[in-house]
Amino acid sequence: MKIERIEAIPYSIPYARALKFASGEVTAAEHVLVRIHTDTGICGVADTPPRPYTYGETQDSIVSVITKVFAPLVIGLDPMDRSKVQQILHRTVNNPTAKGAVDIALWDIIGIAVETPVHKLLGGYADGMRVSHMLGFKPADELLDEAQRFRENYGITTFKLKTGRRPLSLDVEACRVLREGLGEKAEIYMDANRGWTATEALEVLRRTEGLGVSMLEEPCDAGEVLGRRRLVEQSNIPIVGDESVPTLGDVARELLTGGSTAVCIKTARSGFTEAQKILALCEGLGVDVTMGNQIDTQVGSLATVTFGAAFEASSRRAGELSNFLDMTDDLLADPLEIRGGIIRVRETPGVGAQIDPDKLQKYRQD
Ligand code: MUC
Ligand code: MG
Repeated sequence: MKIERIEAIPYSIPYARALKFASGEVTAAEHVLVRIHTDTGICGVADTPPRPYTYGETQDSIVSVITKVFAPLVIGLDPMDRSKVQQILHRTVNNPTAKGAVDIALWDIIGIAVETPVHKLLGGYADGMRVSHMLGFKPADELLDEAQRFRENYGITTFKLKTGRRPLSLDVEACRVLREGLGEKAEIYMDANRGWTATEALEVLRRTEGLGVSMLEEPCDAGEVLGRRRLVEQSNIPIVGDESVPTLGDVARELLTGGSTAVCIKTARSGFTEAQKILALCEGLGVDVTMGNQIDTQVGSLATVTFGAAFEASSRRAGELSNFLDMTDDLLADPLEIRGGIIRVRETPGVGAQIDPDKLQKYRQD
C-alpha cells in the first residue's frame, strides 16, 4: 500500500457560544480536515485545530505545510511505516497539529486496512472514557448553571474551570460557587493557560484551599523557570503541563527540571505515535496524565477517546471530550454521544470518523 495523495481542507463551523480562556477565544471551529488517500482506495481522516496563541499555527499555515512540505516527502511511502513518516515530519520544526493529523490519518488507514478498530491496535484497554467538561470564562452563576446542565443532560461530574483572570478573586469565587453548587462528589480542576505569574498562582492556591481543587494546569509561563519551580514545590496538588509540553522532549525537560508534576496529552498535537511515547514516559516515572482538549470537533474528540481508552494510564482520569457540544454542527456523519458521563470508542475498522460529504461541502472554504 502507498500514500497517493493528501488533502488539507480548511473549513469553518460556528460555535453556538464562544469559549473564552486566558490565552484566547474561539467563536468558530476554523479547522483543517486532513485526508490521506492510498493506492488501495483506503482513505484516512483526521482533524487539525489551528491555535496561533499556543503553537503559532494558523489555518493557512497548516494547509500550506501539509500540502507543500509534508505531502511531497511522504507520497509514495507505505502508511504502515509510521516511524519512517515520523522521522521525515520531524525534520520540520514546530507545526505540531499538522504533524499530529498526518499521524492519526495514517493510523486510521492502518486500522481500515487490517479491519480492526484503532483503539484495539493501540491497546484495547477500555471501550470508552469518562468525560470532563471544560468551562470557559463566565460569571460564577452562569458557570454553575452550565455545569449543572451538563451533569443533568450528560451525566458529567468532572469539570475543568478556565482561570487565569485578573482580578484573581473572579476565579477564586468561581471555584467556591462551583464547589458549593455541585457538592463534594464533583471533580473540579483549573487551567490558567499561563494567565498568572507564579506568585499569583500561589495566591490562588492559598485562597482555594479547602475547595477540593484536584489539579492546576499551566498556571504561569513555564519559561519563567525559577518562579514555576517554586510554585511546583509549594503546591499540594499536581501542576499539569499543557502548552509547555507539546513534545516528548518537552515532557522530559519539564518533569526533570521541576516545571510540572503531571502532563496533559493532546492527540491533536501529538498524534497517536508520539502520544504513546509521552504516555509511556509518564507511566514509567509515576506521573499522572490527563487527556486534554484542543477545543476539538467530534472528529478530534473521537481521536482523543480512541487513544485515551486504549491504555489504563490514560483512562484513569476523565478526558476532556465535550466541547463539541457547543458547536452548531460537525462533519461527523454519525454523531458522538455522551451517555452517563461516558463516550464510547467506535468498533468499526480505523478510528471510525466517517465524514458527511454534504456537511463538508457546506462548510469547506477552499
Ligand atoms: C486547554 O487545555 O488549554 C484552550 C485552547 C486550546 O486550543 O485548548 C485549550 C484547552
Ligand atoms: Mg490547558
